[in-house]
Order: sequence, then structure tokens, then C-alpha cells
Amino acid sequence: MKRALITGVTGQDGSYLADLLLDKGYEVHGVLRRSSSPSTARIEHLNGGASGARLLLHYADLSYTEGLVALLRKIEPHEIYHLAAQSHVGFSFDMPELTGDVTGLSTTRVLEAVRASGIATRVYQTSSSEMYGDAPAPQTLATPFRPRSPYAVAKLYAYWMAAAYREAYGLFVCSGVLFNHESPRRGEGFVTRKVTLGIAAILAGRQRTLRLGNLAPKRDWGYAPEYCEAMWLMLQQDQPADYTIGTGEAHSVGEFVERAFARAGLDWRDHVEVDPLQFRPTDIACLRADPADARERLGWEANVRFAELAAIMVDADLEAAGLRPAGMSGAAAGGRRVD
Ligand code: NDP
Ligand code: GDR
Repeated sequence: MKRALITGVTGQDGSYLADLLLDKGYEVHGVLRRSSSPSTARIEHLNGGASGARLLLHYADLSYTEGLVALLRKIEPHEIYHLAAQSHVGFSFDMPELTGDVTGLSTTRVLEAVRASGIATRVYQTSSSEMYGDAPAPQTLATPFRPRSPYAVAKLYAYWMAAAYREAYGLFVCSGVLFNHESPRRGEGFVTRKVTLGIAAILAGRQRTLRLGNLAPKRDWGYAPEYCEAMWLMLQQDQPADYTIGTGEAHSVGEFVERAFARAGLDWRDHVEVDPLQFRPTDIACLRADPADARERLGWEANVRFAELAAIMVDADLEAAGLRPAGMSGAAAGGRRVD
């Protein structure tokens, strides 16, 4: 049986990746940090199930390389997916040092732990389209990086460390430069989920307005479970390499807002207030992948596109709030519910 280790297993991607690897028959080891209240809501559904018995959780500190070495020697994973990070770009302006440590240096610690433990394993490093900054779209691996946030700088450091360990020590390390991907499990502080949760609260009568930041930036938004499939595919290739993963389409935050409110039968102009205090010190106008790279080298392509993604997320949050999408079921709108 193949063994995989996932850091950040309690996050959006970690939870979908755990689902995917368990479905494939893996024994999955998840690394989590100790907290005073449970952080395992996204993997709770695996509790008690047959495949969930193959999910084993370990507390570990990503600032302590020796602890990681011991964990790797104990588990001897065939594949390591390093997903843990301070992943919020806006927050990284408030906490640049913490972001550098968790999002940047933790990758070095994982790589160093692999080297020091001497185990033969494959490593996936999650890089980010944020690293491209304001470089013109579409961004490919040939596009020069121009990071514009502490988060992006930390991710770029980690990206080059992954490349350096691959070249210097011959480790099998792949970086996936992932564009935005969302889902009903998306963290509540990211704009798409903030919008869909806000819609549910408005329809439930708990709130009247939703305050957002800049509505102009465009992002290439895909569906998170599909991006986890791409991560897995990278580690199944004969040679380690880097890839960009996105849909190839970009839409503005405002378009997402309009689409999501319309899905719920609401006019966004009646509810959304733009709050300049929520603008970031620097933002990125447009991130959009060139999907040819992943299609040709990895055989991966996004299926769920912008409209369907918005429908999936709105429907899931309305359903969780005990509400129904106005006038249509997920199937009628082409929506595919996952949670
Ligand atoms: P989430 O924010 O949902 O999850 C982050 C995970 O990292 C959580 O499990 C969190 O644990 C863990 N974590 C955070 N800080 C620490 C720490 N100090 N020690 C240990 N664990 C920690 O992110 P996503 O799932 O969306 O993203 C996964 C990875 O992919 C991240 O590296 C992110 O930067 C990157 N990425 C994401 C993209 C996206 O669009 N989603 C696009 C490109 C890259 P806890 O639950 O305890 O907070
Ligand atoms: P991003 O995602 O920064 O692209 O990082 P986020 O959803 O936070 O922002 C997208 C765009 O929306 C604008 N925006 C707002 N953002 C938030 N969070 N809250 C608001 O109220 C709001 N209003 C407008 C932002 O300014 C931005 O332009 C995500 C994360 O998952 C990273 O970890 C990952 O690396 C990148 O995607 C690719």
C-alpha cells in the first residue's frame, strides 16, 4: 500500500487531497498543528468510514526540522504533499515575518528533513500564481516572476528552494504553480467564500450588506478537487518538473459577485458596499494561466468553469444554511454539489 504524507491536511486542498488519495487506496498521514479547539472540520466526514481508517493524523511543528525527520523515518512515505502555509495574501501584509517563516521557510525544513532522513520519497510543493505579480497574462513558466506581496515573496523563495534541492541533491521535487481554486470548503476569509457565505446570511435575514475590497482584480478561478488531481499526477511522472495549473479564463471579483448574487436571486447592487479600507497595499490586476502546459505535459485540464463554480459554492452555502437556491436546483443550473 502506498503511503502519503500531507502537511496542511486540515485546509481546503489538504482535505480534498486526503479524499482523493484515500479513494486511490493510499494510507494517508496528515500533519496538523495543535490548537485549543478542533481544526479538523474539513476532514470530519472521513471519521468512522472505511477509507477514513487509513487516515492517520500526527501533530508536528513545521518550525522544527528534527521533529519532521523523526516523523518521516517513522512513516517512510512514498509521497509528500507540502500544502501547509499562511495562505492569505492580504494578511501577509500584516504579518510578513510569520508568513516568511510558515509559507517560505517551512518548505526548506520539509526538504531538509527529506534529505536528512535519507528516505526515498517524492515531494510536491504548492507554489502560487501570486509569484507572477503584475507580469502580463497569460502567465506561464517562462514568465518572469514579479512578486508583490510578502506571501508571494515567501512562496517564490520556497519555489526556488524546491528547484535547488532537486538540482543539488537529486530529490524528486515538483512545484505546482497553482492559480486560484475554490470550493465549498474554501477558507471564509477568501473573497469567493466571503461572498457566498454573505449571500446565505443575507437570505437568512442575519445581515443586509456585504463589505468587500477591490472588485476590479481578475483571477483565474478553478475548482479545488480538480487541482488536487493535478498535484497527484505530478508525482506520478517519470521525471520531476514544475507545472502551471489553471483554467485559462480570468474574471473580475465584481463578475463573481454579480454571478453569485444572481444565482441566489439577488441583485448585488442592493447589498454590496465597497470598503477602501479593505484594499491591499498592492494588488494584482490579472492572473490567468496558459492551460496548454498542463494539458500537454500532464494530461490535465479544468472541467469546472467560472459559472459552474459560482453555482456550486452558492448552492452549498445556501443548503448549509437551510435555504435553497432561488428557483433552481444544482442540476438544473449545471451545478455539481460535492459537500
Ligand atoms: P488553507 O488556508 O485552506 O490551508 C492551509 C493549511 O496550512 C491548513 O491546514 C492550516 O492549518 C495549515 N497551516 C497554516 N499555518 C500553519 C502552521 N504554522 N503550522 C502548521 N500548519 C499550518 O489553504 P489552501 O488549502 O487553500 O491552500 C493549500 C496550499 O496551496 C497553501 O500552501 C496555499 O498557499 C497554496 N495555494 C493555494 C491556492 C488556492 O487558490 N487555494 C493557489 C495557490 C497556492 P489550520 O487548519 O490549523 O489553520
Ligand atoms: P488571492 O485570493 O489573494 O488571489 O489568493 P483572495 O480571495 O483573498 O483575493 C482575490 C482578490 O479579491 C480581492 N478582494 C478581496 N479579497 C478578500 N480576501 N476579501 C475581500 O473582502 C475582498 N474584496 C476584494 C483581493 O484584493 C484580490 O484581488 C488566493 C490564496 O488562495 C493564495 O494562497 C493563493 O496562492 C492565490 O489565491 C493564488
